[in-house]
Amino acid sequence: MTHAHEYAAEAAAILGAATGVEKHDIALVLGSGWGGAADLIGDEVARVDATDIPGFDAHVVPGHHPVFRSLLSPTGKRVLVLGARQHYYQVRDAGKVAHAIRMAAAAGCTQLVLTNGCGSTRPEVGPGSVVLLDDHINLTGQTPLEGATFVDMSRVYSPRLRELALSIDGSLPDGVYAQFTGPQYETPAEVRMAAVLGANLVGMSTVLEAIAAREVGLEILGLSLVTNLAAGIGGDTLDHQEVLDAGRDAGPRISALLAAIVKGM
Ligand code: 8IG
Repeated sequence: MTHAHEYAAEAAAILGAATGVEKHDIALVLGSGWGGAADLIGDEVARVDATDIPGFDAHVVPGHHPVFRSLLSPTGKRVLVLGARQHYYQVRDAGKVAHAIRMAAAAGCTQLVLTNGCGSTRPEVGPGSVVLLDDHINLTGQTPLEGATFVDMSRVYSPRLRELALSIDGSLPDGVYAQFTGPQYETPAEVRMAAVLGANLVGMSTVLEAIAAREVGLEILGLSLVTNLAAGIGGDTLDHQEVLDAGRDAGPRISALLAAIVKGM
């Protein structure tokens, strides 16, 4: 075990003691717009300040809450809500971005739901659309992996979990997500580049987490909420308030979708 994985195991032990839940089953990362979903997924058993767990620095971004919640779902699954996503643009260290994912695996999770808010390169898949990730492109130039760690990335997003999501909402479009480092949004030329490369969605999260999750064998479901058309695709410029508004409007609908999916996991 590398130092990074030992540190994550230490964090998981402290999380277990703080929540009173020794083993979790499903980890959930709630991105922009997805914050309300936890309320529908299960009863809250415990709540822990992320800053009480080793490796989670104090930080504040509007729309993000640095807290871990342990839920009990109606089907008896233990769900760990990782409300402390550390974005690459905040910590500038892919290993820190991976820490929560590694902690979740060390806490017993075998499945991971990654959600995000992002921009769309397809005008027909506009704000309010939920997209089921089927692949990604790492445009960050970074990796959370250390040394000669050759992780297979042929099927990052579990075909089985994608089928499950489609059985609940067959209208969900597929998409390829490209992670930029941010925090600036893209230029129109960068969005055209991403689209030429095969990206349908552009964002600032998810990919580095998915890489870390595959290293530890987690089965991943990726769901994106389109909060804006990417720069140059729509007529307008982008602002953070637009993102927050789109998230708020879509909240109840996407929360119900996510709760139904988790129930089937
Ligand atoms: I929400 O248009 C959200 N996050 N990179 N581009 C990038 N990240 C985003 C965007 C976007 N919208």
